[in-house]
Amino acid sequence: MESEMALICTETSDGIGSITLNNPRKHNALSTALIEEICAVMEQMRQDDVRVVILRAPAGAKVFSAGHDIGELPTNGRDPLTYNDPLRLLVRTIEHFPAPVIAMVEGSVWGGACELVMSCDLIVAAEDSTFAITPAKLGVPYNISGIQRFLKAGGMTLCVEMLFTAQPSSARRLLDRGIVNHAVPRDQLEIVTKGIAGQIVKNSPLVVSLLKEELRLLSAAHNLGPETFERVQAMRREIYDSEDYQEGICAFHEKRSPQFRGR
Ligand code: LCV
Repeated sequence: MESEMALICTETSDGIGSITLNNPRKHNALSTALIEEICAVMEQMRQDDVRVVILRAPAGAKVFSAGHDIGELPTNGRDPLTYNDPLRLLVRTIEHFPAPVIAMVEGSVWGGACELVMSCDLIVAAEDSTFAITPAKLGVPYNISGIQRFLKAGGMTLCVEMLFTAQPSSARRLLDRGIVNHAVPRDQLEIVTKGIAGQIVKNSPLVVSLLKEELRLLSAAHNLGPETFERVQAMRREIYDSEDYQEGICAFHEKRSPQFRGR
């Protein structure tokens, strides 16, 4: 069964649901509207007992997703990435979805879209796809759970380099660090992804669902205590109240390099 919404296309067959980001005009930026469409479709797929979801961009995409919709980031001293930020809702929807979600990545993945992809249970990437985590380039205080997820997945050395430089890293490099499950030639991407989905669909959905939740709970077993959390929140607040935060967003809109002054 196929259907087309304004910003995504979906298809379900043989227990495998597919969600294709489809807003090329904005390089699939993660706007509230696009995220609401994904969440609504995932709710429907949950009710339909879909056994695996594939999240993807259209075949041949140069940009998988440009990340947060920068036009929707607040400019008034509010935390830009709160608990109820649409991307956080989507990440939690994926984490709590009772079946595996596979990110099938083709093209470049930017900022918050890296967190979206890394929140999926498996990542199958085209070997020429790239990932850039960009808060330092934009002057944005990244959210705590996003940083924590990335640190757990990639380890300190890769995390430091990618965060400090904000430059793209290749899927092959991320494969070496275990962030990506597979990095394959573009013409193999769909075959490999559907092959994995087909194997999962044959297994007990109850056990797969239990394993997903068990892994989520176990990997969260050593999370931050409240004092540390509050301290990091206070540090983040200094960033979103800063002149540099305003400058980063302004520079993006004006299509120029930001002039950060450290205040
Ligand atoms: C809104 C956009 C966007 C966009 N939002 O095409 O993790 S954090 O902290 O960084 C978090 C806050 C976050 O996720 O921030 C976003 C991080 N993303 C990026 O830094 C990537 C921003 N985009 C780009 O650098 C370029 O657009 C790429 C390299 C993806 C593609 O470049 P290209 O020259 O092919 P344009 O830049 O011309 O983009 C086409 C249209 O999409 C809009 C962009 O403003 C332009 O709109 P107009 O045609 O109206 O000018 N666009 C791109 N990214 N994240 N809008």
